[in-house]
Amino acid sequence: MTRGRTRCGAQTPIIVLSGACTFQRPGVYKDRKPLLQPPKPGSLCELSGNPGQARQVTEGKLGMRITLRGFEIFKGRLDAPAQRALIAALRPVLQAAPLVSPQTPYGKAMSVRMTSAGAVGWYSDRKGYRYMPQHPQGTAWPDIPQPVLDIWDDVTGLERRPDCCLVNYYGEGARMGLHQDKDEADFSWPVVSVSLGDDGLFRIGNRTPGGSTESIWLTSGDVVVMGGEARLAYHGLDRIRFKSSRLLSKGGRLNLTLRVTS
Ligand SMILES: O=C(O)CCC(=O)C(=O)O
Repeated sequence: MTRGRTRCGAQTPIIVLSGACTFQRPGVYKDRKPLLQPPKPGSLCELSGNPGQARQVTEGKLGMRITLRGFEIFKGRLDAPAQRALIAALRPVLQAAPLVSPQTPYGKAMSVRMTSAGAVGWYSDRKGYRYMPQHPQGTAWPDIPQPVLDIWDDVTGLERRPDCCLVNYYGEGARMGLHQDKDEADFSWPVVSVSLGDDGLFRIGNRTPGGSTESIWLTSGDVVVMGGEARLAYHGLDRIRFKSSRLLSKGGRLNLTLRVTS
C-alpha cells in the first residue's frame, strides 16, 4: 500500500442518509457535526459526502450490495456466528505473528497495529512500504485461515487466491489516512476487505489525490471488494466508534485485507 497525503472534504456539507437504504430521511452534516438528525449508529446505510456521485443498492445472491465509486460493499455479508468463527480462526495467526506498529518511511508511527498471514506480509518502516516474506520478528507468516479464503472465493469467484492477508487492528483513536493500495505487481486482481468489531468510517476518494470524497460506515461482517475502477482509488478509515461492537472483548476493529501481490 502506498500512502498518499490525506485530503478530506471536511469543508463540504455532508449528506448522511439512513434507513434501509431507501435514501430517505436525510440528515445534513457540516464539518462532521449534525445539523439536523444524526444517523442511527450502525444503521444499514449511512452514506456521507458528495451526493452527486453514483451509488447503487442491489439485493442479489450475496445479499445487500452497495456500489459506491466502484467499491462493492456487501453489507452484513458475515452473520454473527461467521464473525465469531473468523475471530477464532485469527487467534492463532495473532499468536504466531503478533501485531506490530509500523512506521511510515518518514518515521511517523502508524496508529493502526498490523500483522499478516500468507506467503508475504505488508510492512513499513524507514526503508519504505513493502511486502516481506517474514514477520519483523524473523518467522514465516502463518497461513491464511481457510474461513478467510472462503470469503475471497465467495465474493470474487476467482481461482487465483490471495497470497497476503493483512490484518489491521484499530484500537481507540486509530485511523488510516487516504492511500492507494499499489505495492502489488498486478492491479487487475481485486482487493477484498473484511470488517470485524467496531464500526469504522470508511472514506473513498479518487484515483488521483484530492477532489471530493464520500464515506460509509462499515460495520462488523461487511465485506468490500475493490476491483476495476476502484482498485487504485484512494481510500482510508477516518475513525472508529470505539466499543460499538462486542465482538472483540477489549473493543476495537479488525480489518482483513486480502491481496494478490505477485
Ligand atoms: O480498515 C479498512 O477498512 C481499510 C484498510 C485499508 O485501506 C488497507 O489496509 O489498505
